[in-house]
Amino acid sequence: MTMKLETPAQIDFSAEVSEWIEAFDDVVADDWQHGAELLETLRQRAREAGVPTPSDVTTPYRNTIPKHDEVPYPGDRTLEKRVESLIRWNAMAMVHGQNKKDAGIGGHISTYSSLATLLEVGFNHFFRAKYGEEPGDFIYFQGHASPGVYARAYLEGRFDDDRLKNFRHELRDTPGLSSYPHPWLMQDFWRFPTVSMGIGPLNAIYQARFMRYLENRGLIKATPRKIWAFVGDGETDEVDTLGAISLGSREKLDNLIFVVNCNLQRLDGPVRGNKRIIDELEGMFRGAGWNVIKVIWGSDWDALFERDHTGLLLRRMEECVDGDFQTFKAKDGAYLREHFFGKYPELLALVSDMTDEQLERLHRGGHDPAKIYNAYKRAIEHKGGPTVILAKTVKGYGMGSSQARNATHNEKKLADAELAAFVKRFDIPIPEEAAQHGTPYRPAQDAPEIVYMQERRRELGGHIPKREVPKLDFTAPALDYFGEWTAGSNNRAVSTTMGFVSILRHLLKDPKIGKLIVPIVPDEGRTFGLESAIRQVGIYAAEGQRYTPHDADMLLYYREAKDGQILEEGITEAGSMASFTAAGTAYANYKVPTIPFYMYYSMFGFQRIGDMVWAFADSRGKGFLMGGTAGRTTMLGEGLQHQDGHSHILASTVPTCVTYDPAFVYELAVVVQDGIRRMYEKGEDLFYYITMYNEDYAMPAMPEGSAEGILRGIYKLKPAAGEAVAQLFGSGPILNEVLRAQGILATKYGVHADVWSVPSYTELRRDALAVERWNRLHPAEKERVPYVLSALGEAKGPIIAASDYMKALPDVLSPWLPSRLVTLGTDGFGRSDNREHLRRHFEVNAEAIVGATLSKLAREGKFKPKAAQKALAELGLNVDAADPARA
Ligand SMILES: Cc1ncc(C[n+]2csc(CCOP(=O)(O)OP(=O)(O)O)c2C)c(N)n1
Ligand SMILES: [Mg+2]
Repeated sequence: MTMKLETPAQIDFSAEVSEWIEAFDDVVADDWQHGAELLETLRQRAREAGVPTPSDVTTPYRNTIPKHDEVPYPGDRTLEKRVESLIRWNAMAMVHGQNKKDAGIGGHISTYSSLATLLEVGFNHFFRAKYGEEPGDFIYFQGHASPGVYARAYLEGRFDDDRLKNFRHELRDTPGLSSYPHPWLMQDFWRFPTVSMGIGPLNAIYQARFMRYLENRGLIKATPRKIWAFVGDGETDEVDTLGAISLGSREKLDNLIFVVNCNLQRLDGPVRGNKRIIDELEGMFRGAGWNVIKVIWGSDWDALFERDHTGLLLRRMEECVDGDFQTFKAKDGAYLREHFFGKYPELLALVSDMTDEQLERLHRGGHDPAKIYNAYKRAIEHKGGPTVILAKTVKGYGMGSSQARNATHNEKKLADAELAAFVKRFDIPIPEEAAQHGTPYRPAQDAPEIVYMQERRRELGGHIPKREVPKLDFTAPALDYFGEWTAGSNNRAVSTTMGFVSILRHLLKDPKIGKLIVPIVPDEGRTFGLESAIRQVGIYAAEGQRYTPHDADMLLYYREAKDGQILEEGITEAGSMASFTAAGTAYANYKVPTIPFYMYYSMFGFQRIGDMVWAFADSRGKGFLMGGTAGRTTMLGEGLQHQDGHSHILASTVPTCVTYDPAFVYELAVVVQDGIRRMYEKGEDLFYYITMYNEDYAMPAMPEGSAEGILRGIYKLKPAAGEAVAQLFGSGPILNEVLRAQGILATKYGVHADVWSVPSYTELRRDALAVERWNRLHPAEKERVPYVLSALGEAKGPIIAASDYMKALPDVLSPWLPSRLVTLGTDGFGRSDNREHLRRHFEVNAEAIVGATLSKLAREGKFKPKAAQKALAELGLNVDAADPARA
């Protein structure tokens, strides 16, 4: 602060300020944390005294850790630099070589070029593969940096040359390397799929919380284990990336570290050309209560800062925006001298003894191991909340004329001359011609740099990334364990949702598997009737319950507890899905086979967070997605944005998602039992999507011998009273309409029909497709029959299928039921009304089913057409109504 010293009072005050600053400096010199505490206390005092205390969300554009607080770098800088150069080359060679051989195969190199040192300091000094017997740190890598991660594994001897040569060639005879981190494709290597931007950071936050949840519930030992998420600066524009950061500070997740690779560029150009992304992110994270560590300038800037007594250097930096900083790195030292330092004669003088080359090589913080080391050290030592490191880097670092260019992101083929320059610059001992072909280079395992890197990894517990799945030791409860639910409801009207919640409560009480159940809800617990479960096992709250709930004197009070079992996520389906992902992969990541049941409003599932479901499948996640308030006509009253008539179709697109649309509680019980058995006892990498409804009706007892049909997707529920001339399919609550139609057809029109329950069209189709493929590939062998056809057997007549879902759902079976299938469904936008009117509107009520049956029989010459037309009128069907599909 500069003050005009005019009056004696001002002179006195100025002296007082100097004394305060001196005293403060003494405190900081002793312990910087005390300095921070002192400031905070003063700020508090000022607030109490009514002095305004505007709080800055950004700090000066300098490193957070001052030079005098740095510890010396503990590693061998020469050997580490050598290793990093080798990795840089092999990553480059891999991508370049492949694109030379197979034009357009793609791959990215500029992301890793900017990230290399940030990763290497982690690999050499921080990323632990183990903590004693406990698993080590979890690293969420920036997906596009995968070539660098592969190149390191290659140097470590984990991949041979052939494997490296098959980068992005996964369908060759020898195993390849997947483009990005995919546990589905490289299940021994990658743990976390991150390449769909935003999903990695979001999952990392909830992973950190889930780790605490497991610790607080005593399911794993507490360790100093960290979750590191490497995030692109462009990636922070995804709402998923920043949308949940407040959870990190709210839950004091000091096991969580974000490293944002601020290379100032995304795919098309600058992230914030006219502003500074680091300032923006600092404000966001500080505002959210994170510990922010900025690593902006490398060590070689320290000398300049020291010599600049006026603060002009910092001022010049703060005059520049990211577009300027990018240009400085795309151009040379002379340009930097002229356009950056040249603005002020004092700054020009500051660098007058430096050559242009020296200016060009002034490093950014994210390329300086010492700065990075200090930031990481602070991050792992920080207590009470998460840390974000904002590291400034250069995109395409070291890639000659491609460095920091707008088009750098997609650069995969350097010119021959540039490759030759690259090996020269990074001192890779291969001939120029080999360089031009992108030949990998790996020194012998006893070369000092390799010995060093291996030793560092040994010290830290082994290689990373690595995914290991322990041998399963799990016995699923048998079906008779669910006897209460297969016995029927004794005429009591209940919903499948109520049935499910009571199954869940039973599982929670189980002495063996109860503790492994993880119920997850996004503020819909009451919608599903979870009050009793809340009382029973409590809601997880890291701090316990610090207040007396207003309903404390009631039986079903709102119970939060440090070892609570339910994850009540608040209104965030994406966050809930992230918890589901952490819990559904815990069998591999923590060696604890937790069984998540995520209950949500089915409309806000697949269509809202479908990409996260896809990543869950990639992660080989297990568990149950329970789509509640399902069905376009069963979810009454709410209207267009709530009524789900398509989630089953979306779910059917995910290869490992097994889907069911149960009509009765016994069907649901059979599916849940088998799901636990297949996923956790047999170890299949599957997960389940099960719809549950809120319509109450009497639940019948399970018909004997129906279990196989339920699971495979179809069984005969109620045979016709006479000789059947038609077959009626139903699922979910619409099955009741089908049963009612069966009665009307028989009594009013003398038409007999069998009724089939079809809990899974998707499973039937998958089976039929597999059988058909086998038949196609074995034309000389006896033809196999899809399950749906063998189940139908001799059943005669047209098939009328009705569900609360779009017609496309039953339609998936039409290739195997040629010209037999007539589908009724809920295509179109929902409406706000009651079930009776909704089902009439969408033409899925019993009357519409009867009408469709008679119409089809008439077309087949088995019913008089005129009589059918008359019947439609009798049934109250409005033949002139607008098509609900577009209404
Ligand atoms: C959801 C999603 N949208 C788009 C992409 C395509 N994409 C891949 S990388 C990239 C740019 C990444 O920029 P940044 O996050 O800054 O990472 P950098 O490569 O600069 O380190 C884009 C748009 C993607 N992978 N995922
Ligand atoms: Mg970027």
